[in-house]
Amino acid sequence: MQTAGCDLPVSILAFACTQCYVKRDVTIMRDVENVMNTFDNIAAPATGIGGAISIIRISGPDALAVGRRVWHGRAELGEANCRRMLLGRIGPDSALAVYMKGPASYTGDDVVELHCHGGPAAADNALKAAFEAGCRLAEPGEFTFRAFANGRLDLVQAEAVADLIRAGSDLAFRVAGRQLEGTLSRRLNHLHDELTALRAECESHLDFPDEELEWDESVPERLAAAARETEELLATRELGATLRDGIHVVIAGRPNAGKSSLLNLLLGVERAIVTEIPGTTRDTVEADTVLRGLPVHLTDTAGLRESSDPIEQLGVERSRRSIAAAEITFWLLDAAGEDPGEEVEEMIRQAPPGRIAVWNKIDLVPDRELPEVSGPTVRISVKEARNIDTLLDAFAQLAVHTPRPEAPEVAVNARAAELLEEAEGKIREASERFRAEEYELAGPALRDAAAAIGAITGRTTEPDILDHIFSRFCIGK
Ligand SMILES: Nc1nc2c(ncn2[C@@H]2O[C@H](COP(=O)(O)OP(=O)(O)OP(=O)(O)O)[C@@H](O)[C@H]2O)c(=O)[nH]1
Ligand SMILES: [Mg+2]
Repeated sequence: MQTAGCDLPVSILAFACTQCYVKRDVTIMRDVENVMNTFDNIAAPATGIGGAISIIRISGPDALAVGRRVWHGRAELGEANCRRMLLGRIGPDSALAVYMKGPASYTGDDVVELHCHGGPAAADNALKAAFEAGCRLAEPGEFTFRAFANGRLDLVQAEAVADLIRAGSDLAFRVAGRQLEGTLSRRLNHLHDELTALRAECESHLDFPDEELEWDESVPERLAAAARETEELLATRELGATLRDGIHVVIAGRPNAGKSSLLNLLLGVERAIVTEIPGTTRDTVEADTVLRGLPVHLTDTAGLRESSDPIEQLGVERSRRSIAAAEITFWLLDAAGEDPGEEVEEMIRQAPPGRIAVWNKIDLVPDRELPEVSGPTVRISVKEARNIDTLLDAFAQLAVHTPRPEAPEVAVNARAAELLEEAEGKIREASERFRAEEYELAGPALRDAAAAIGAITGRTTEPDILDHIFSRFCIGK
């Protein structure tokens, strides 16, 4: 690990560090007792290398002292000018500095940010000076970990920070922003509290068997509502995965159907070569884009046909592999082709995943009667950019069950989904136990359900349920 004053190639470390939020995950955070803590002074670049400005962030109990040793200006950094940008110098380089007093900072610690000239040299100098003043290099995700450890963010919000940085589309960005603001955390906390209250209800009957306690008759309905809420959150998993990871779409079909033309149109750039010669595309052509607000990994393929050309054969082999790996296939059919029926049959034989049948070149044959195709089918002209909206509607419908997706309030990730599934099972178990009047078994099931939900946000998984019990009747009794 980097320690104060050591002589490592800082810019390389700095670059590695700017990737940190993307790579950070909860396992690292759970493991960090020995690595990440809340008392070291830590420093790292907060911006990527290559921009006009490099920001070095310093966080920790002595951040202000470090800032004062590293940066010098006409005014001194301190409470009097908290949150104000001050112009000064780091060694010979001019730099801006700002002090944010904890706990009202991103990490919850005292924070100093140094805004240096862009490029690795100025940032390296500032970072080295911070190390000499007693900082160590922050671990990946450590500022956000501090925010979590200091109660500024819960785990769901910390994950949303990583999602925000990675967001590949506006929709992905907006849902991450909402979750950072707490849309998901609030629902989970509410669910956690409700499960804990229900458990208290069960356990009060066990702990005080002699008391003539009235059962809260709403318990079964409240259990059912908790199960529904868990299901509702779980139902956002698919959209969450699509927004976070993107969706694999392949453009396939016979040679000359217009596949590469469609790729270029969707990307808005001439990415693939287009000619009137069948067999133009030999290799797969891949590009990332956004369709209907969803991040998409798009692959154009070599047209499928029997060929004696060994290069084309290899291309066709790659096409087949890409099709097999896709989630959605735009299968292009030549509406002006010689035998549309045969093209449809071939498409059906290939059975591509998530297939949308796309009749292309309808500009050439506007009135031609085309064979019936089952499943989503559209008629487009890439040349005239006709009906592309219809194709995108069909795509979004297939991808996320709505033609015009909007940013959802919440979209859970795989970790949350796994814990929600666990909680859902436990809530169902509790309902059955409750119905069978096995209260001594309903309580533990509810405890496990609440623990699973609590693990999502990272809150204490063993809350003091006595509070709930005694809040419901007089302790003097
Ligand atoms: N009239 C008309 N021509 C089109 C349309 N779409 C593509 N073309 C033409 O069809 C020819 C083949 O287009 P490509 O995009 O190269 O077709 P491809 O499916 O990628 O072909 P391969 O790479 O050989 O498999 C080109 O001359 C395009 O200009 C369309 O909607 N209407
Ligand atoms: Mg092509």
